[in-house]
Amino acid sequence: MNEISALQKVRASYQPKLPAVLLNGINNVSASEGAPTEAVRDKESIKELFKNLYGMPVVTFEAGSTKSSAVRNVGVILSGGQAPGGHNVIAGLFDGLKNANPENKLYGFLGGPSGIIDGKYIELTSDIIDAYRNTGGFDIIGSGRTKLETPEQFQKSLDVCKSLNVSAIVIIGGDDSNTNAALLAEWMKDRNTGIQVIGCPKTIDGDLKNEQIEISFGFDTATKTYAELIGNIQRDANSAKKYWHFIKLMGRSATHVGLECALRTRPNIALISEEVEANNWSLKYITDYMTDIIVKRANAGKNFGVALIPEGLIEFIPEIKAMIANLNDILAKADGFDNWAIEEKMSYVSTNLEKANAEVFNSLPSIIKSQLLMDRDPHGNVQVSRIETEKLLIEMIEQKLKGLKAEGTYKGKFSSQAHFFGYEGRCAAPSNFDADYCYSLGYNAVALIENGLTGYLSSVRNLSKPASEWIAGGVPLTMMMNMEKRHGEMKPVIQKALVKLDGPVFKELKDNREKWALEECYLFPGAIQYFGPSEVCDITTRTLYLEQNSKLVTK
Ligand code: FBP
Repeated sequence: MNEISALQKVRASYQPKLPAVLLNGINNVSASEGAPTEAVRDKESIKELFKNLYGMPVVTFEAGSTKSSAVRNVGVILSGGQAPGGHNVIAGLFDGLKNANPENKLYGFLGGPSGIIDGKYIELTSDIIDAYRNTGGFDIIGSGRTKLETPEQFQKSLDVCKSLNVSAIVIIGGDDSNTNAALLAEWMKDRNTGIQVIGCPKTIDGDLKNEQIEISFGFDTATKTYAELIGNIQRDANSAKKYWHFIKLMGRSATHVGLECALRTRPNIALISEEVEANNWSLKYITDYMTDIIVKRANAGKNFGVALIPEGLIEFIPEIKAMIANLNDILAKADGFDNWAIEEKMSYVSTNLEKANAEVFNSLPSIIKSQLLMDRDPHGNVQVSRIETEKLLIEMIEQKLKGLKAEGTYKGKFSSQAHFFGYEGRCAAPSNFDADYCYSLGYNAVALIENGLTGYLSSVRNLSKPASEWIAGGVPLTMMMNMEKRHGEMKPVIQKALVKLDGPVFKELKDNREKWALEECYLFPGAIQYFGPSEVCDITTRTLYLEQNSKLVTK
């Protein structure tokens, strides 16, 4: 690193907070075990696949008697999409290891899971760590999306660990990456390698959560960053009064990001993918719903507004969802599909899709069709960040408005601007919450390792309270798993947490959205504050607040 910004310089000295129990020191905590656990679904299949790990208890750390800790080397991997605070997880891991035994070493595998397979690593020293404390990004060691799943990959990882005398691996990742962590942990345990594998819950999408994991890290900072930008756009829309802004927001499947941003900014329209799916809303229905609001506002002389579109929407519209599932199956069978010419791809798809799905596919604009045919990520997911749903909706709405104009029922003017906020928020400097939470997750991972655990996700709970009241522990990865179809085959994966339509967070949107649609109730949250009054710089998300205090209503 060369020159650093003034903020980075001051921020480097910020000391993240830890749960009180971890302040006792790694060698002074012990794990208290809960009851045996079960997978969320498909219990028998998961049990069969994870013979060694299945059923382990949730653990909570308590102050314990002082133990001495043997010298150990640990390896760390950043996996999947960037999320603010990843560097602090590594800093917490480093400090926790040094606290356990100053002779301990931390190796960083480079470029994601492929780093451990190919033996590409660096030793993370205090000079390196200090340069990255409280900064955004994953550039300390880089990230990647290689899927760790074959015995050959596991064997190579074992060889690399043996050559470095590494006895524990920490995988910092989302649902897919922690599925990798579970598979690797099972393989290592089955062969009595003595190598432990621990996961850390990362993803701005906020969909890696359950009773024990209240939120994944990065969600807080990313949503605050997007909310700032949305607020700025709302201010612009309300000043110029001439554009409808369609803003697609990152979040591959679940709409937690979109929902949190909607509550923070109160836009005129906020689509929620889970609601679309639950109510079987077709693309036509969504177009009609949005057009209706646009027309009503135009009738009141307001030819402007802001609409939030979740990145994953397209996969939740029932007819498109069915078509994509069929598409994924036929693409999995088409050898070298990514290298085919576009005409060849289109013809293969049109002939091989089932009739109803082919009709849906062919009804879409060509640009969206080509985007649907782009390569899948290594986990078999459609890369929704590359599908321009916001433009698809604009096009459909324009058509609809043209018809209404011809009928004489619409006299407004529709000028649109399309935006996509995704990469803007993934590497922002972590908010105070994410800086503290991430550091705690990393530090806590060392406590899990020192307590001899493997196949666990680092868990820090009670997050809407001050850090001193946070509860540290671990959750067995198998507890979150179920079977899902990937690349045409049933695979064990961590179940994604979708927006709960009967939950308090969605309720707040539902209770207010009619008013927000027609009036300008915009909120302008402004930039993340790192210094200043606690009620400004330490508050976490509305989502977490409402989930933990479901009785309180919008102020
Ligand atoms: P993770 O699930 O790995 O955290 O990634 C989340 C995400 O940021 C999604 O919101 C987005 O759809 C995707 O990554 C984009 O992937 P890429 O970085 O490969 O473009």
